[in-house]
Amino acid sequence: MKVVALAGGVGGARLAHGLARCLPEGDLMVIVNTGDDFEHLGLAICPDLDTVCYTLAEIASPVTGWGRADESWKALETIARLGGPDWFRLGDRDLGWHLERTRRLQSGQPLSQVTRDFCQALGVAVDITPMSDDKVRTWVYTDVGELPFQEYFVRRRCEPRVQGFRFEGAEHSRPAPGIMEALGQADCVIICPSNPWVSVAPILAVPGLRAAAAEQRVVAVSPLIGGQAVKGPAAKMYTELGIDPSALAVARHYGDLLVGFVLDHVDAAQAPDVNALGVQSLVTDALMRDEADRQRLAQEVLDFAQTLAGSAIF
Ligand code: FO1
Repeated sequence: MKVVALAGGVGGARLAHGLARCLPEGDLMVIVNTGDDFEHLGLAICPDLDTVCYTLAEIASPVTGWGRADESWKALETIARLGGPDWFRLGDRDLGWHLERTRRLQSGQPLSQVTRDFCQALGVAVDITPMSDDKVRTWVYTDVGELPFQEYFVRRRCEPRVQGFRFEGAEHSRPAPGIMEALGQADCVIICPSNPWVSVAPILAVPGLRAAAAEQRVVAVSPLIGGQAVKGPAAKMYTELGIDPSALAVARHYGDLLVGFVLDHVDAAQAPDVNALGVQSLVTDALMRDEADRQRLAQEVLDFAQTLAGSAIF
């Protein structure tokens, strides 16, 4: 039962955590967005990769979903006191992770190798990989100009109006080692409930990746419930780009990539329109309030994938 999941930030990490609990060791690869990565205080920061690693290691902050639980902020306080940039909150434990990653990257190790080693050190058996070892950077076109992703997301709190996105470097990037093989052998590909514009789109922009995923049965879980994102600016982005934010809009967004789509009970009225796209729908409780919800939703998604397109796959 080989499964490949595509994930961005907190919502994606939570479903990936549920999938990891449902599947036997070795059956899950999580491909993570690195378009959000940036250099800050001289360090290589990979927010989505870290959110997925920390969540699967069960050491993520339960409050924010990103960063570490049991965190302290002495280094950041010192930086602030000295007048340095403190808008991006890096905790002390988290800083150690970035320092060591930066050292390894500077010594020439690829990000995929560093990530694998870190996961092993944390006891995470799941294969978590960056989408690419090559540098891809998300830029956001807004009414105040073009902004690097974290500048838009954290520093300006997603306030500027979005006009579009650019994934710098994507066109020349290559999928990280093992990704194409895993996609080729996958029984299904699950697009986690991550932001379609800035978490999933950069992954699909890595040349070859979308086409390889499309060869398999792809099931997406809606990150929008009742027209709102559980977390983050996805709904705001749809609105600012002139699209009514809804689960149906997400299904349309992924278009012919999908064979299945999972949406919440509150959006059940949209299921016939999803089906009319040629995509089978599953209406369920798509909100992950706690760890039990993650596992329940993951199992439902896996069971749904199994029923799709006739043949028994698991
Ligand atoms: N998100 C914030 O809204 N504010 C922060 O200060 C912040 C710090 C941060 C530090 C490490 C990390 O791994 C993630 C962090 N995030 C923060 C989350 C992150 O920037 C975004 O959630 C993602 O890039 C979007 O998926």
